[in-house]
Amino acid sequence: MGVLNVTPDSFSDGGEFLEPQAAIACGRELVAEGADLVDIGGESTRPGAEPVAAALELERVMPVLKALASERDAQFSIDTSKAAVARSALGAGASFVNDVTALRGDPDMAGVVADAGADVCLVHMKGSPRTMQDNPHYDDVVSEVRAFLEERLARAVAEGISEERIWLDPGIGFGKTLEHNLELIKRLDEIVAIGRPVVFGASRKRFLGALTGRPERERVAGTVAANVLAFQRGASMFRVHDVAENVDALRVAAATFS
Ligand code: HH2
Repeated sequence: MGVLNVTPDSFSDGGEFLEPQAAIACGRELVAEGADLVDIGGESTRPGAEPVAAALELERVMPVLKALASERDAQFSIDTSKAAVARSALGAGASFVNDVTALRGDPDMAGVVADAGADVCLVHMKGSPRTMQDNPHYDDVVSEVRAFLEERLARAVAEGISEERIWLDPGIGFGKTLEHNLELIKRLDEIVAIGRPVVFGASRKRFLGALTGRPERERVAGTVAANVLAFQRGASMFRVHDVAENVDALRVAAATFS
């Protein structure tokens, strides 16, 4: 899953792809580098980010999605927690909703996903982006994330979303300290054991900076290491900014499994 942030304030690439032409070019490149799915987002979820109105989110993402979906043979996902944004994106060629609130952000979201027969990713997040890094605490982060994802999975199915369409994500960096992120990577198999495919999003994140001392743009090697470990522990999809490097690394890792 290649990341395409059409925002002024995303943590590693904010402002870079706010112009539609720049975003479309980035989307083409993600596909050329081997992304199966391009995840288009118009609202940053970085720690401290302010919410964005649906109209502005739509204004950012729709021209980009429409252009890419008309010309590229790839799948598109919409990174949003708003039902109105998801509905428009699904109507314009997206087939996947990436909801970091796990259907808690908008009461209409589950119905929109169910009606469209779309895939959905349910992400664990403690609190909201504005508050999530204010001293997060867990007794056992892996058990709590697992219980949360099991509850959200059951709720999504109860709301009419087909179980085969549901992906789960432990939400690396969403209300987690360095130790929490590392524990989740170490014991990712316990999340995989829920029985639905796991999405893993460590790309360029802060914990990699804490471990390597490097700024966002220089965290590719750290990202690759985290993804290969997550792959080994059973993750199925990898949300990344640097597609080419991660595709190579995961191809090599996958070859050792055959
Ligand atoms: N992380 C971010 C955004 N969306 N979705 C999933 N499923 N998993 C993640 O780990 C995840 C996500 C944050 O990264 P990014 O999109 O690069 O930054 P921002 O939220 O600032 O736009």
